[in-house]
Amino acid sequence: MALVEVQVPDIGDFDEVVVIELMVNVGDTVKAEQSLITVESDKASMEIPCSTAGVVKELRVAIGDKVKQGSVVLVVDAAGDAAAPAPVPAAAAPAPVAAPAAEPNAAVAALAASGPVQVFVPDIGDFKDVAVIEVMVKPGDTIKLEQSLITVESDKASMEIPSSHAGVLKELKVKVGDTVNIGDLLAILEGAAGAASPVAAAVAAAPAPAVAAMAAPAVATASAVAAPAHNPTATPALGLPHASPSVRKFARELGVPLAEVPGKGPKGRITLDDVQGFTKSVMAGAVQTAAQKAKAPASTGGGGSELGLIPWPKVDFAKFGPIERKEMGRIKKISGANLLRNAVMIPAVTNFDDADITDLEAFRVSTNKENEKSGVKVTMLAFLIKACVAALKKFPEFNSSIDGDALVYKQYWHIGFAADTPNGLMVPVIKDADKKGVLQISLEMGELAKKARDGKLSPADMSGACFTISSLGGIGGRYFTPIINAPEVAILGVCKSNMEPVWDGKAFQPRLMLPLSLTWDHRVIDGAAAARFNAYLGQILGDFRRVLL
Ligand code: CAO
Repeated sequence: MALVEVQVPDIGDFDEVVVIELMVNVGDTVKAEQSLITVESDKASMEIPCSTAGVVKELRVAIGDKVKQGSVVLVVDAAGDAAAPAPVPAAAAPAPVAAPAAEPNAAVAALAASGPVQVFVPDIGDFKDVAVIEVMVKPGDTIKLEQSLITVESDKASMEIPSSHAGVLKELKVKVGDTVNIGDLLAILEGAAGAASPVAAAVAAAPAPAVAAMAAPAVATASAVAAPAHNPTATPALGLPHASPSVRKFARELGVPLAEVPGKGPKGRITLDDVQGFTKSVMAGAVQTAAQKAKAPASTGGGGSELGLIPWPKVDFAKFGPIERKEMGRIKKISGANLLRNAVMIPAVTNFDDADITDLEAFRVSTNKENEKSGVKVTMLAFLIKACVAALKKFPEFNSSIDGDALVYKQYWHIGFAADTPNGLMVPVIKDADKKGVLQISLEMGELAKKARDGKLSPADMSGACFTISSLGGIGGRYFTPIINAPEVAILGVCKSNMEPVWDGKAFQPRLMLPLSLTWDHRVIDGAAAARFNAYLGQILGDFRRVLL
């Protein structure tokens, strides 16, 4: 056993930096050069790599600690050959993503009219063939001295390459996806100041230490990239979201627009968990990316210009009386956008009908009396779920979804039910309702409704539904026109049952009638099928033995 203390290497001009992320745990096996922690100053963030391969025995730093060159990060049990520490590795070049806006460099004012000037990639230390991941300027832009032109990235660091000259950008020689190396021509400026940036000069006079093994930049190259402390003009507005290079790489691999990911780390930093959480929310349909929103119709209260509608009325309500303005909650906003899309995009029709549930309600009440001690209350909604499964099996187009020019017929029967919660409408899903009994469904519904009210539903609890039931039975009303929950093709609305006089051919009989409102997508279902579906549902609810037929 050879215990090796891994220290913070030379990190350039930074006296003290704060630990903002721990990337390994005690017991982890680490490779040489593997990133261990991320540190951050007010101007940059960087990952600190491991000097020795082995197993982490002890972590000597915690999030929030301040460290500097020589601080012990952790203790590694270096096995075998790895016992001899590798040469102090180059710390990842600091990513100048967090650089605050600073006073514009005075040299910018010294814009001298002159001929075209070529801007080259400076010495970027040990990095070869780094990828251009962002181009921050376009031809015609007036470029300030040291203004960041592009961002390049290796697997350990991302860095902005600032301009060595001020001037008007005539031509950009690189694009996103290109790889660049020292000396590559980056841009041609016109009317550029003749002298190289004072920043470059400063770096030339004091080359950066071991951090990035940087050599003095050549005159008329872009100023040094691996020393963002020397980059007083880096502008956050032009910069990247606040995240470490590895998180950036991860997001790029998934195609996640990092700028849209809410950062929950210190100072709003985007962590790996944030990217994963955002991805899950998008997949669950809870969040839309800007690109998705651009393709979708306008959300509630939006412009509606995509539909050629007149703008939403803007009224100064305070003119007419006292008001209180409250922002809509997240769930209301998300469900609002979905409801609007579904209302606008689906040619929906609603059929109304009544089901005689006199006997079923009597059975439900007696079952609950018998089961009083079990604690499970059988609900009408649970019977409705079973009845709908039977109707979906008989009319499979109700259990389909449109996919381009095809219909996807599902061979499973997952039923969603609308639940009213303090935060808004949620639709948890009873999975495989065809395989479950009414008691089991009642039990699961109770649990899911509680989770919904407590705001604890997971995306999995709300996904996969084939058909939805929206029951207002416990509240009241007669009929309503529920909105289909796309990509489903139908939804059943249920209202409060009423004792009504029903003619049996000889006399009026008091029967408990349940009002049904079935909304269906006319692209998939026609009116006759919808009427049959409702009639069949009515027959089953009237005599549940029919489910067995
Ligand atoms: N007719 C008459 N009474 C009914 C009924 C019906 N169709 N359905 C339920 N009830 C009665 C029940 O008998 C029960 O009465 P008791 O308390 O006296 O026993 C009461 O209403 C509550 O019913 P329940 O416990 O069975 O609950 P539920 O299954 O009706 O509802 C849930 C559960 C989660 C669906 C409900 O709480 C809810 O959120 N409903 C609102 C859904 C909604 O908002 N839909 C609209 C979506 S579109 O905006």
